[in-house]
Amino acid sequence: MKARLSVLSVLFGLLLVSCGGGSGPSDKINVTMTDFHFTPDVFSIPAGQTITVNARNDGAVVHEFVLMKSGLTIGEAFGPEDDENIYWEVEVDPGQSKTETFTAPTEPGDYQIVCGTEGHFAAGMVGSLKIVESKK
Ligand SMILES: [Cu+2]
Repeated sequence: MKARLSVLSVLFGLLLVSCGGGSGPSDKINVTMTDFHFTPDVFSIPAGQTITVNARNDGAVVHEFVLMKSGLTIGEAFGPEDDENIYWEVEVDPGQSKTETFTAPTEPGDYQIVCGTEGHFAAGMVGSLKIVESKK
């Protein structure tokens, strides 16, 4: 009985770890970019708040964390025609990290995250960001 209890508590602990940061909205985004993924690739932030983004590039090429405007998504590829639909972006060189801030959109909903480096969106470098109504 005691053994079973500790197995359960380990499982519960793992559950907490795996959900940590990914559950409720956070005013921080910690993202690692590789060739060609965002880790994690799902984010949740409060509307209208100042968000601190810590972006690390563990890949071999330049990556960008691009947040699209509300309701706007990329077609088959990311191109110059998408520039005007960008809400915010940060570009990180390979092996580098950057910490920057931006003000979250005020409109709740699901927003698209893409990498703007040529060919990366098509390679599957995409994520999603949920804007959650701020309770403050
Ligand atoms: Cu990329």
